Amino acid sequence: MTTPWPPSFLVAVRHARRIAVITGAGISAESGIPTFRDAQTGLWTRYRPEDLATSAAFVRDPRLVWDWYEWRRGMVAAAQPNAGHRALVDLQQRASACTVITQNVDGLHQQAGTRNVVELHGNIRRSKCFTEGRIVTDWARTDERPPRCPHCGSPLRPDVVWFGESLPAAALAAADEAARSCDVLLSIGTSGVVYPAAGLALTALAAGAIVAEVNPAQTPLSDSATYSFRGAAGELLPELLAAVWGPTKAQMRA
Ligand code: BJW
Repeated sequence: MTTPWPPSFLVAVRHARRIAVITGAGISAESGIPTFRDAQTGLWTRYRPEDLATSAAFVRDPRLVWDWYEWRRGMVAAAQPNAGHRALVDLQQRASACTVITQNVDGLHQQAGTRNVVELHGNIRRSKCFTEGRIVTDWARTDERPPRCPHCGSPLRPDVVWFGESLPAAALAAADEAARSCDVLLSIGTSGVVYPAAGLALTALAAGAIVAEVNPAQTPLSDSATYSFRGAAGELLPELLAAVWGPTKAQMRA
């Protein structure tokens, strides 16, 4: 069934000078990547973040943490972008300016073709030195887990942002600027409970932007958002684009 998009929203998207999009794990769910907090399937319903996603956990048991991220890297490597990711590529091509900010570490927006993605929580495909933070691509392929930094011998860790760690300053500044200056912000597939990322939609609202959420479930943003659309990103986003600009060539061929 086609969503009855409010005409005022379609006009706002069509005429927006700047659009900001903030995505979370929900947009990659249809690519087979588990979210964090969904009942039953969410990673944090099966694993404790305190054991796996903090620097203290890594110091305590680096092998456990490295192996867990290796398992997730395998899922990411096998995944393909879905219709939701592809719709945001279309959005970036059709809108006058569109910044895509993501909390996801899977790189699927880039794989789909989105340009200049602002990665707030890093990227699981990269590794960095635990001590010095430098990105490392060439390490000795031994059985040691985690592998060691070729420069200083410290253990390597995934280049992701764990709880209690600062977000990359340049990414956070770019995201903040996009939220402050946009006419429309789309919050897609995020539970909106992890800060500072969750504050971006509130920043945009305070600056006078129209904020629309796309999510099958209620979130803390739902009541303050200008619009809340209930459904899967892979279904709603292509419909939205078609409602604003008409069907894409791919939709006409289907
Ligand atoms: C669909 C769908 C479909 C399903 N279509 N939708 C202010 C207030 C309170 C706490 C804090 C605060 N400021 C800072 C904090 C502490 C903390 C925090 O926010 N804690 C809260 C959880 C309580 N924040 C931090 O620690 C951050 N750092 C920081 O603030 O540093 C400042 C500082 C540092 C040092 C000293 C002093 C200050 C860092 C946060 C890092 C988060 N890291 C993780 C792991 C990344 C690495 C990894 O992948 O392992 O990031 S946690 C996890 O949550 C991951 C995600 O990016 C993030 C957000 O999750 P997301 O994307 O929203 O996923 P879900 O699962 O929660 O939601 C999925 C949604 O999709 C659901 O709503 C579904 O309904 C929906 N969905 N299918 C569309 N098909």
